[in-house]
Amino acid sequence: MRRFTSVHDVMNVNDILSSALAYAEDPWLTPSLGHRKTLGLLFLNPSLRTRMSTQKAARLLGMDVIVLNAGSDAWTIETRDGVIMDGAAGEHMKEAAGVMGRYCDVLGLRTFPGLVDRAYDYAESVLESFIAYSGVPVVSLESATRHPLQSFADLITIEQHKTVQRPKVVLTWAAHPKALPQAVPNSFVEWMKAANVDLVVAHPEGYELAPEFSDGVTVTHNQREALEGAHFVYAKNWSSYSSYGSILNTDPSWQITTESMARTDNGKFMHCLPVRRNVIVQDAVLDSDVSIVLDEAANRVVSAQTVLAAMLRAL
Ligand code: AN0
Ligand code: CP
Repeated sequence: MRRFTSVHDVMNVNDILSSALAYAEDPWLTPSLGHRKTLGLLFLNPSLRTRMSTQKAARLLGMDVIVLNAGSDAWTIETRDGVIMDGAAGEHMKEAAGVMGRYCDVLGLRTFPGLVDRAYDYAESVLESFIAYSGVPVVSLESATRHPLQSFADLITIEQHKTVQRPKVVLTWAAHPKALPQAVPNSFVEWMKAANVDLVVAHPEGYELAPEFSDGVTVTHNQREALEGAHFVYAKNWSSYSSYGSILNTDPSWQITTESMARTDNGKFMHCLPVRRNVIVQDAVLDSDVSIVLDEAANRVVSAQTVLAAMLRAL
């Protein structure tokens, strides 16, 4: 694998899932696959899970890891083409990526969308330029429109917890005080479409995902109905795609509560984290046995390890 930016970079989802389940069983399965190889991680935005889990995954494969945070321990990076660099940015992505590609065998990039210019964000200009100028395999650590390592970890978690062959999975929007990217829901939908699940997406009017993601998906504006018989409830806020980056709805009744979970079929609660307690989900749900958010976070190591292993095998 030369790039991992979406589910479309994976040849066969069942095969990569099997590989992940093997690494989940034995994290030290291939401790020298990455011997004498270096992974470089560039964060243009904050992270807890991705930062820690990807480093841990690399070390389980015997890789060396270098982590850089742009704007603090590295220079602020200009990502637009052809600009006069007389502002805050001290270095352009062309050089930054090129240099990192000389030091590292595999690279990772985290870049959030600006949520202002939809065409720019959805063209994935920052991630694509990083890939183009680095010249080495690149794994997305969450980009403007997708978070594939998260969605892959979510799929692994569903596979480990499912009690029926084809579970009902509900992705539900919930209100949030800040405008958030569509990356997590876009990516989750894309991976669930490739998995053996019945997916229902619930959100208020105006929160339709981009057609390339929502096409062929069951969508409802009625969360109560959607939750009936659900085996997994995946809550997430996102800002509007049509009124790009806007908050159109602040209705707190979309919060997942013990009453919401009571409609499900012994449903498990999922969230990518970080989560705002008593905004997205009630304490009583998050602190109960129905919450599997820590298993999801644990599986971030597994998803990263599986993807890095596939890249190392192809080097
Ligand atoms: C980000 C998001 O919603 O995409 C990261 C989630 C992994 N969250 C925030 O910006 C708070
Ligand atoms: N879920 C996730 O990607 O978390 P971080 O933003 O903390 O990495």
